[in-house]
Amino acid sequence: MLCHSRGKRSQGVVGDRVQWLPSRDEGTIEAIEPRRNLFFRSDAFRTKSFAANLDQVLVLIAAEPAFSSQQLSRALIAAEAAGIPPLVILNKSDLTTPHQRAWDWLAPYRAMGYRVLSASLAEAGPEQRAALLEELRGKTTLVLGPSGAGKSTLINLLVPDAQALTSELSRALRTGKHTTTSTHFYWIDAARTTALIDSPGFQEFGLHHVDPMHLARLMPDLARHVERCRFYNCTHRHEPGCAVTQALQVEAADGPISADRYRIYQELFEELSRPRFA
Ligand SMILES: Nc1nc2c(ncn2[C@@H]2O[C@H](COP(=O)(O)OP(=O)(O)OP(=O)(O)O)[C@@H](O)[C@H]2O)c(=O)[nH]1
Ligand SMILES: [Mg+2]
Ligand SMILES: [Zn+2]
Repeated sequence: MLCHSRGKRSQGVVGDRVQWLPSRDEGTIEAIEPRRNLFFRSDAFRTKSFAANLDQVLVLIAAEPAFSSQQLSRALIAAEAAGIPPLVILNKSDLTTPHQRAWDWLAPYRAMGYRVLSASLAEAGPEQRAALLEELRGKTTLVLGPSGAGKSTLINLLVPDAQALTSELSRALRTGKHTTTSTHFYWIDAARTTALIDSPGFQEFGLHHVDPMHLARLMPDLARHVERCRFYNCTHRHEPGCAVTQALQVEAADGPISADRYRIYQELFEELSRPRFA
């Protein structure tokens, strides 16, 4: 049922539960039910909501096009900030050598406790399809990731009549355009217990809604150390008695922090400490 919002601007986001009234052959949204959670990013000048009422955020990446650890970490931090469990899938395992390199490179993310899976979505057989369904069953999952990673390919694999637009990578890269331009909600099963949300790829993933003093607690590899810092308001940069910087230097018993992840922490801390509209 196509429903319109009453005001000029829609307050609703994908995944919202709404109360609506029929008006002729369409409907009018009367109220939006309280949200369980809201997943969004916030750049310097605006906030962009992805979806609401999620059970899981699937960060879909692939060795090609290359993704940065910044992008991945930002998406994971946003999921932690919204209190939504993330799942990482590294797609395009048929591109054997770059895929293996990317898989090795994801080792710190596995070590910090994230579920990281490998897939070849373009050529998935019944077994891989069943394994993927197992990860998603009974949940509403937002599929997130850089343009060209295979988000729409995943939707088409699991939602038989979705026909989400996918693009040849070369074309996507040449034009710099995103094939998917809006966010779509798909039920996977007739009983409507499992849903997937396709979203446009992102380049920038602003985290301006995150308090820099809270950042380390949203990064599991850092978070496991912060309780042992000497100062309760430690920024984990230059303070004496900082358990995070100590973990960088020695192989700590409860897990080391990779240099790359600590660099991301430092850069994000700086970024989030700057006034938002400066
Ligand atoms: N080699 C290989 N290519 C794949 C695989 N999965 C998807 N692709 C290709 O990658 C390209 C991009 O896939 P899409 O599903 O359109 O990517 P997307 O994440 O939806 O991209 P945007 O909509 O732009 O954000 C297409 O040409 C797919 O056929 C895979 O497992 N292996
Ligand atoms: Mg797409
Ligand atoms: Zn510290």
